[in-house]
Amino acid sequence: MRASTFFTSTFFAATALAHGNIVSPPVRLPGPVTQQVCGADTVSALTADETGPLENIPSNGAPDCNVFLCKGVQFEDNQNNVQAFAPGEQVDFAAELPIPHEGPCNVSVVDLATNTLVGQPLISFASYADENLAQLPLNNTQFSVTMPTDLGTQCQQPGECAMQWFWFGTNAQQTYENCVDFVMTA
Ligand SMILES: [Cu+2]
Repeated sequence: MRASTFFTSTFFAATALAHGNIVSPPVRLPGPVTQQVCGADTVSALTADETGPLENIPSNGAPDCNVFLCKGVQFEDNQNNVQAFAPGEQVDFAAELPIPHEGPCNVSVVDLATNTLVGQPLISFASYADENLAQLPLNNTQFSVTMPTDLGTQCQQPGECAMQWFWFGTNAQQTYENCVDFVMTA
């Protein structure tokens, strides 16, 4: 009985916490450098619920811990997780949205040093994850983007650029992000 009680409470805890995240391509995950830069409670919040909103993640006022850029997760923990894409390549995304919140969403290339967008969003939704729909449109959880062809020499160094999924639940007032570190192949 003890095992099943444990399972039940764990299940409900996970369900209550879950909001949404990108499952594929691989996203940035926290490690020792994030802990050093942001704090142990930041990493705890990130790992306790990978689907949680940025508003639940403490930055502890650390100057290099910007939770609104890649959830505060540091590139140095993800150097072996850098994807390589060719200009014009189609990249398939998979998302899970256990608790949808209607609002805008986009995937954009971000210059990580300046936290600025590079070009136009690769995909954008005016209304995403609408909990009032009986069923979410398939393209909310399965969509593709086409890598830009006009980046020149930009985004060729690991750690220079990421593709960032951004979603804001308007009524929930919750922000969600995931970063895919990548380099453009020549
Ligand atoms: Cu939520």
